[in-house]
Amino acid sequence: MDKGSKIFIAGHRGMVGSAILRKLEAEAYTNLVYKTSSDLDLRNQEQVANFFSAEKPEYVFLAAAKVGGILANNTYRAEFLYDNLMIQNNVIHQSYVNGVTKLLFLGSSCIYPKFAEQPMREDALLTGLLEPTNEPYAIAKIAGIKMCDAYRDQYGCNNISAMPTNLYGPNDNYDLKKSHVLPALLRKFHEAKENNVEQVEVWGSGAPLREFLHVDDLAEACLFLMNNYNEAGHINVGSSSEVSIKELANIIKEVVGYEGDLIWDASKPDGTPRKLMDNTKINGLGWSPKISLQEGIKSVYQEKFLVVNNS
Ligand code: GFB
Repeated sequence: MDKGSKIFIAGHRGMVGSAILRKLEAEAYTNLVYKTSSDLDLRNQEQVANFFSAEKPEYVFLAAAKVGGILANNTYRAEFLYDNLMIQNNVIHQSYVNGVTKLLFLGSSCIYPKFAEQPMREDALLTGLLEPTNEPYAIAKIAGIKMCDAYRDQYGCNNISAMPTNLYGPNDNYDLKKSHVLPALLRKFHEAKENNVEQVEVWGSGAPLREFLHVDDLAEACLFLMNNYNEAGHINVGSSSEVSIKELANIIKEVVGYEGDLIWDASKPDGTPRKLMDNTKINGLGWSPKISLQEGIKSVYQEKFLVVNNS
């Protein structure tokens, strides 16, 4: 991409899209195009066709998606399938129709089988059954990968697919029913500390292992891939460091300075026992993350909850 290339960021207000927008602005890309979902409903075929024919972007970061934690995925199964399929079908197809130079599609590590060999290499895809709680979302994202590759095969589209691990960072979702574990625990421990509540409920057993990546590291990886990766097939983007949910809870408890007790709600699902990605491929291309989990959690907590009065 040149600094003046016309770049469309689909989903620019979400955690991933806003991180990509920040990164592009920081790197002095000056010709950025983005629309709010009220101005452009990416699920609407006609609106997306009209947008692409009018704007003719050269590069597309497809970061728009319906996302959420384990409970949201398992509650809104139809929406996770329909919304994500509609968004990606419209954007990938109209990128082809309007001669986009290159498109980057974003998925998630949940595309891999529940019991895939760990760490999970890219070739583990479709080798086993998916985690039931997020199967609709995972199938939508697998369809997106396959659509990117099919349009490359038949029409020569330079579509690439990046599969990030569990993400956290600015503009995350803190709704306790819809969010992922890291923002949920930050909020729970912060509010318990502020309100002198003696115990905090944490879901599941605490045994599952999760890999985490700060969204600013992901944004840098997306820019790196857009400028350096031109192959079919998806590529993992992870930190290669994992913690158990119990360890994560204790890290967050310490960062927040909460001194109460944790109670584990076994009625809530654990989900996939482990989903550590093998990041050899992207590391081999020259990218690796910079933000450690400890420092990332501290910076997110300070930015979100410790509002410094600058007046
Ligand atoms: O982050 P999370 O919702 O999604 O849950 P997944 C991770 C683990 O944290 C689960 C536990 O074992 C949860 O039971 N957990 C403990 C909590 N306390 C909480 C809490 O207060 N809130 C939440 N949300 N979890 C998602 C997929 O799976 O990973 C998505 O459902 C996507 O589709 C995302 O792929 C990256 O990591 O289990």
